[in-house]
Amino acid sequence: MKMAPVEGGLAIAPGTSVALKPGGLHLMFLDLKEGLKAGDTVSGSLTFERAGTVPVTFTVAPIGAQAPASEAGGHQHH
Ligand SMILES: [Cu+2]
Repeated sequence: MKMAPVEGGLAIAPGTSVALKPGGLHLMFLDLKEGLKAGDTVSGSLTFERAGTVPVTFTVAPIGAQAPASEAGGHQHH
């Protein structure tokens, strides 16, 4: 399976939502200067045509994770 960038931006039709997740549309970090490890957070921003730029914080999940912990349900004990 080959990945290709979405040209010209990702369209979100009125009244709909678009999910970015493993196995589907996703954000891809390129040219990382250092490795990411689970539990780290990465600051970024998403730019919308109408809504402008919205700051976001990405939480690094382990390889193979299918959803953020907050969506997967349950919790971990340490
Ligand atoms: Cu990709």
